[in-house]
Amino acid sequence: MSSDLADIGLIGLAVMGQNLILNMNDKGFKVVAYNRTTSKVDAFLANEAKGTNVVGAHSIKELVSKLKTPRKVVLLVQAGAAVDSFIDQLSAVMEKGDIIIDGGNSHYPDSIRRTAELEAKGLLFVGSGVSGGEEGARYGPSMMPGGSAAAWPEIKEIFQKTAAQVPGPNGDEPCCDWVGGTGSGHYVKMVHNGIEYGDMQLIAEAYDILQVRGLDLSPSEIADIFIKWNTGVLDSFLIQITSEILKYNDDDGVPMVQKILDKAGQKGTGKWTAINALDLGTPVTLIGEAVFARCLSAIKDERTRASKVLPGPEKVPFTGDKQQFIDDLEQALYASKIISYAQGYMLMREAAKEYKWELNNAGIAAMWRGGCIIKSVFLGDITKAFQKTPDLENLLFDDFFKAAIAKAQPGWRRVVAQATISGTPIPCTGAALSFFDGYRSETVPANLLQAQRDYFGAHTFKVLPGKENARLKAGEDIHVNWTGRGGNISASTYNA
Ligand code: NBP
Repeated sequence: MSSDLADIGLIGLAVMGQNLILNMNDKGFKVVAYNRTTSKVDAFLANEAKGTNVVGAHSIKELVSKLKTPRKVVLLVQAGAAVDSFIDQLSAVMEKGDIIIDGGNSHYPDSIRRTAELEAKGLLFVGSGVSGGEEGARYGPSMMPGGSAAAWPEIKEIFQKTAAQVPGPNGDEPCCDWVGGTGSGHYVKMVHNGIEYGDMQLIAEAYDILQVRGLDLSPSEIADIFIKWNTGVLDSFLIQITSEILKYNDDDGVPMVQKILDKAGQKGTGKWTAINALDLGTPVTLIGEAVFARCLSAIKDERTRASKVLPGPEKVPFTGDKQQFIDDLEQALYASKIISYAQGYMLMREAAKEYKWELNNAGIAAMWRGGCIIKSVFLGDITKAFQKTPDLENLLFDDFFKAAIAKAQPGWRRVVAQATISGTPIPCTGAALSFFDGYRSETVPANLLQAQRDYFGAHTFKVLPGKENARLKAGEDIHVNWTGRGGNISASTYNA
């Protein structure tokens, strides 16, 4: 009987899948659960899902037979071969108009390929970033679906009810909306993860400036500063958990953070973002620096040897106004964060051109307001900026952010100067300020770079408007025989 059929199926009964099923069940949807190792289906039904409306399946055929049409199946399995294997099995038994949704951490080129392959068979495919880990999956994640547009009306209600909710002007708003075309859901999730790397590194730099090398504060004192910051412009999940981490002591009363080896791991999504930024020629410097900061942290043995032979500045106790400096640091962190998100949006803008997506810019920030690691009050301001001006060229052109950066600038510069003098590395805070200074410069020294390129490689240059003459003609690729020894043949122009 059709009334017994389920609303959605889910494959993958590990931590994410089980929790998302229970979440969907709580929201009133009937879910069919399936897993490659089918004993996990029985164990799930007998334990975590006991007493719920969740039903199980022991084969793909059984799973599909238990679903309302158009059938919707979410995959929450390890990214890569497992996703392709289930897509093959599902597409063999699904019918035209049925929908496969990949909720794992797939790389977006795979989602672009999968959408094309499935649409060719008359099926619909959605690649949806799901963020928030176990807790998010259970009680409301941030979900970023993109792909076959015809799938969205069919899955919208389930996705938006299952997602995290944040208060909006007209009641609760879901942290889930349609991102855009094929591959864009996983692309936006990738940029989210890159931004997460940046946010984390910026916080780590602020912590470093406040500890031994800077103000010499204890983890508990630094935690108190973060608790205060969490009531202002920096109000966010990452600032909140950082204060909790800094207050946490081991059994002997020593702060746990001081016992943790200073080598950071990474799973690759920050690296993917940085690689894509290089591919698209977009200056996403802050995320790049955040990835490299983890790489530098990983060479602990080499750093230890270097620390013995490479001197830095003598430690000089901070003698200035401590509270003023802490306020400056809050502004430096805020301004750097604005730059990071501005760069992230620049990257998404270029990707949208490259992949022909119409990205939902306001919706993307809105989706990140809750349920995920980068959730923050600040994202509400980004949402407003794009709601006001949907084709905003750069976040830094929005009046709110223009004013915020202007206010933050003096303190930001003092912090970068102080950290540089004291020898405290600030790869992201410093890169953010350098980007800002470059971005707001009509003139940068690339004229000299072009001259160098032309000198050694005859790579040519264009004349600066207003400086044309008989030798330097507007619009032409000009080569100068700088030494009198070279010829007049220029190299072909290309942009790598
Ligand atoms: P895992 O990433 O640990 O994957 C476990 C699932 O993949 C199990 O259902 C397992 O089946 C299945 N699987 C594997 Br492994 N290899 C398979 C294969 N060759 N064929 C078929 N099935 C296979 O689970 P997770 O941590 O719940 O994450 C699920 C997805 O969500 C991943 O893409 C992950 O990157 C993403 N994600 C995770 C988090 C998080 O916090 N964990 C957060 C956000 C996104 P089996 O039981 O038969 O071995």
